[in-house]
Amino acid sequence: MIPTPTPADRFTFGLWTVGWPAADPFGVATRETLAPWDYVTKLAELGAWGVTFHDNDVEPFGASDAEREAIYTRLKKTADEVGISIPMVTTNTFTHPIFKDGAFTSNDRSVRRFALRKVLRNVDKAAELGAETFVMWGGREGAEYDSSKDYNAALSRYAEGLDTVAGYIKEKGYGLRIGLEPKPNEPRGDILLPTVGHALGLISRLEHGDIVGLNPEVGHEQMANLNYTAGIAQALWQDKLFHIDLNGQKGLKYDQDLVFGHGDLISAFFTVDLVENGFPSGGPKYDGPRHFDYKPSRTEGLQGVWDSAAANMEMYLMLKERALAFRADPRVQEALTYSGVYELAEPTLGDDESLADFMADRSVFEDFDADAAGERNYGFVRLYQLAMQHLLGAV
Ligand SMILES: [Mn+2]
Repeated sequence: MIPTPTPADRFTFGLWTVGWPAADPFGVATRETLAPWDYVTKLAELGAWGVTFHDNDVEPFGASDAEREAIYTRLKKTADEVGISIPMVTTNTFTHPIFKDGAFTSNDRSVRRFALRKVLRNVDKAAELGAETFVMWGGREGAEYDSSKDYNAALSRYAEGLDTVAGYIKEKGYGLRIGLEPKPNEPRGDILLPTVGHALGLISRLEHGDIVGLNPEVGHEQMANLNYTAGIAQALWQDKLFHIDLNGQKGLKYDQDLVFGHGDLISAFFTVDLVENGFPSGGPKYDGPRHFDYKPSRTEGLQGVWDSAAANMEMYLMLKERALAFRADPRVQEALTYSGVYELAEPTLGDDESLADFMADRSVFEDFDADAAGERNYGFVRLYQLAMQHLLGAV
């Protein structure tokens, strides 16, 4: 049985995903674009729960206040009519030539000031539309040439910009949290905050870092040869996983934005396992939307756009079924115990054990049989093979 999505699954799509007309650096657009509200209607028909967008996916760059109001009123009306939520909004600070050296970190101060106003204007709109997450992907915050950027100053300006936006959100009393989206490169040669770890490091230095977290994207972490599941796991551990971008990527290439699971399927399985089942011994769990940030391939016409959108949700639900069955399998529970996975949740020192007690305990060190401990069979391969049996539907 192939599962079908419902709004209860909380699947969301960026308007820029299904709305991508497929122009790339080597070729012109291969598809027409529809109006934003037409995508909203179609996504609802396919079983999605919500839509997300950059300001300029909806309003033209430079739109007047009156133009904006007319467009957003129509979008919200359609969304309400078809039962589609708007849980996340983001700002385009990368398309217009003004942002060619970045927005918050452009060498040109007037560009930085313009960017900040553009973002704050969009924060007001995000709050008005009822969004909970305000994603910030600093796609142009970077450089091609180390000689062109004072990285110390750039990071200070990045932090200044983020704190200004976060402070504004607090001052206005908006129920928004900022989700930074790391990416190592493309469109810039190198992008600031290239990975989840870099972003967590910067957040720790912010004045208003309590409402700044992460929106990690599968392909972006994999472009840096990193493990996406491990990355979102650390963001969860630090209570910073505010949003996720799901898609597919086949190794160290350009940003492919394939359908979720159409890249590294095994990694996608363990991502869904973590999101749906949580950590084996409990702990923080992701409860936000299951958001897809992919691109329908350039070969696809409009039917292919809808087929690929549906494929993202179908892939997720098939992986969810298998991940739930994996954890529920008594053989897996036994293997997890055998492998010591649950044992890792036990603190290394005892509850009432003082450091002096620990140092005096000869069984820990002096009388410990290190050779015997070194002979332990952890059984990690068998445990992984059980996951493969479930992933491939063999059990
Ligand atoms: Mn993304």
